[in-house]
Order: sequence, then C-alpha cells, then structure tokens
Amino acid sequence: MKRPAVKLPLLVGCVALAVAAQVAAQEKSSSPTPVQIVALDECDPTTFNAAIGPDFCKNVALGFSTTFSDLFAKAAAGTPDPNWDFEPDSVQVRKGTPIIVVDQGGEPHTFTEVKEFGGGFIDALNHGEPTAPECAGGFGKVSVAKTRILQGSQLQVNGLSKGEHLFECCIHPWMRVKVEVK
Ligand SMILES: [Cu+2]
Repeated sequence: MKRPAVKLPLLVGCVALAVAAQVAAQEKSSSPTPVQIVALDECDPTTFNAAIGPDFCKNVALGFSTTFSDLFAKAAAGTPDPNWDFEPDSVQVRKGTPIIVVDQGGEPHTFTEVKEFGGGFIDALNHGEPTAPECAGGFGKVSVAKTRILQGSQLQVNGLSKGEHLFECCIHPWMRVKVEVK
C-alpha cells in the first residue's frame, strides 16, 4: 500500500499545475487581440513611378494594375477606383483593443482620424470635396506624417475612446473606415 501514498502527492501536484496553466491562459486572453485592417491598392509601377519617382509604387496585386492617369480620371469622374480600399470598411471593437493597419497595397497611404470625412491633401483626387482639416498640409505636417503607412509596413492605433471614430486616407480620401469602440 505504499504506492498510492506516493501517487497522491503527484496527482495533487499535477492538478495544481493544470490549474496554474489554466489561470495563466485566462490572464493572457484578457489582453485583447488586435483587430487588423488592410490597405489595398493596385498602383501601376511604370506610370506611378514615372510621375512621382522611382520605387514609389511596388505593386503586389498580381496581374492587376491601374495607371496613374486612370486613377486621377476615375477620381475626377466621381467614381474613384474601388481597389484603393481599406478592408473592412467598419469594425466594432471593445475599448482597449489595438487596431493594426497593414499596407498590403503597392504605395503609401495614411490612416488619419477625422471628425468628418472629407477630401485629402491632393485636390485632383478629391472630386471637389473640401480637404478635411486633419489632412490639410499633407506630409509637411507632422500630425499627418505620423499617420502615414508605407507599402509593406503597419501602423498601430491604441487608446481610442468609447464611441465612433472615423479614419480616412489623406491621399485617396475615398478610403474610409468607421471604428466603433464599445
Ligand atoms: Cu491611400
């Protein structure tokens, strides 16, 4: 009858370990998982880089591209290219959830919080909509530059208060996201 006497403390030890592991897992899950938003575009490297500069556009949308002049023509017609887009267009998060915006397109974008949606800092892409004050000044303004996301990189937004928050791209102002914090 010696064996059970040895097994019991072992068993108790195992249960204690299992409980400890469970508590640790619960604590881990209480720090919220970030929500991801992707920025997409289909810039055509040849025409964009000729117009703006080398390496501006690094297209990753295999087999799809929109030329520089097409992008401006569509924006001017009031039918901006839907492939320049944030996805999803709206998200609901609990307070404290970080938002990570990943630029999976070929060119830079911004993820800029605005009081009201409006135009960006490139008039020719605004279809007559006045520039949102938060976008005015473009990258010459630190507050706008801070919201810039380069191709292949990401931006994290933390500490949003409860309620509705609007974000847009200050270059392509039809790229818009509504974030609802609960
Ligand atoms: Cu953009």
